[in-house]
Amino acid sequence: MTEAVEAPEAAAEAVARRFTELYGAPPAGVWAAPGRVNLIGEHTDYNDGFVMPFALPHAAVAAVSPREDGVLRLSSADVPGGVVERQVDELLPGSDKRWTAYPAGVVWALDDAGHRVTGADVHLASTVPSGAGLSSSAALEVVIALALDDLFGLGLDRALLARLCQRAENEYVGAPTGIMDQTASACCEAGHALFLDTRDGTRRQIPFDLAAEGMRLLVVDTQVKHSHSDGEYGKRRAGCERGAELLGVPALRDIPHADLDEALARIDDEEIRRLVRHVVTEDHRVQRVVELLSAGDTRGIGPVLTEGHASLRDDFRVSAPELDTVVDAALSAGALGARMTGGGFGGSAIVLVDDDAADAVTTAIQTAFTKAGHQPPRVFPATPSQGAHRIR
Ligand code: GAF
Repeated sequence: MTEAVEAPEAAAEAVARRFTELYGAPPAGVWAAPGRVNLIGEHTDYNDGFVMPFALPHAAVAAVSPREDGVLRLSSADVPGGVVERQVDELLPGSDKRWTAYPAGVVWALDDAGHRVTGADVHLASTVPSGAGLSSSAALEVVIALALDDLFGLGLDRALLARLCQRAENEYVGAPTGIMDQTASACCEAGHALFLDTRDGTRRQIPFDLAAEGMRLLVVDTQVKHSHSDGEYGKRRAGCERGAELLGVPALRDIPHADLDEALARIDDEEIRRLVRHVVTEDHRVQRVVELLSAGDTRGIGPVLTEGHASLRDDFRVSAPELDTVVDAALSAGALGARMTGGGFGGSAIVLVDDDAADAVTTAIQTAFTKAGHQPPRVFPATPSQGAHRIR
């Protein structure tokens, strides 16, 4: 009933073989960078707040060789159309609306920041479902950045590497996203969730081993595709910035949870008030989840996840009928907690379940989808996996 995914190490062989066919010589190396789910802390990263993602076993795998002639050649096993060729010194933000914008954007961001990349041959394959809210784009960006960092000896630390990938996404691709996804892909560790303070970049690895406690986290990909360059994400972001401005703080992170009511009373605009309430309560929920996990109360996080969903649905208004169906059906069938994950407007939800309830909860979700006339979702377990790394 749930799907398994091929490990990046197993995919590496085929990716390297295809690289050799396409470019006539074996690659200098093969790298992997994962997608992520976010356990809690949604739409907080561009408000200088807290997030808590973990890496999925699903990953982008890239075979790469350096070049010295200023040519960038890109191909993907997931996209028809063969090899796409670009000149490194002609890369232009906003000029590319295809998948190639992600890897090319990274080369542009590196070059723009003074990190010299003189060209590369790249072949990619990814098991991260695209448009599913699981950071397929960040995985593509991070795997290229890591490969180029290694091949050109750029000496980037993981936080800087993530920031350059975010720049590629913000400026080259044109999606005004925060720093969570790239940091998750670059910095997560197996068996852990990553507690990240997006203001100062402080990271803490929090042990998160559900299997040892007889639980699991299901990812339910609703297959409703979303995109962050389409305006709704940007509108929420602008609304949050307006909220901070009205309250006279640098970012909504600066409103303490205890002062929320007083802050809300100072805002006339109902829409801005809702955005502010979501962000301030969501930051608080991340801190509660960290406390619960640190105290060994993993089951206790369930209701906090569910509260987070209600806030995203009712206050931030980024849920979708399919995501609400997952959450309602899962909870009715005995899940410990459930919420949408990622930016929303489609994409995926996560469901925390006891092992012995997993099948019944999965069936309940599938039945609810059929009844509501939604297309069938994909369901798979999420195990906290290794962040970006070189395979060979
Ligand atoms: C998307 C963005 F890319 C992240 O930066 C984050 O804002 C998330 O939506 C919402 O939490 O994944």
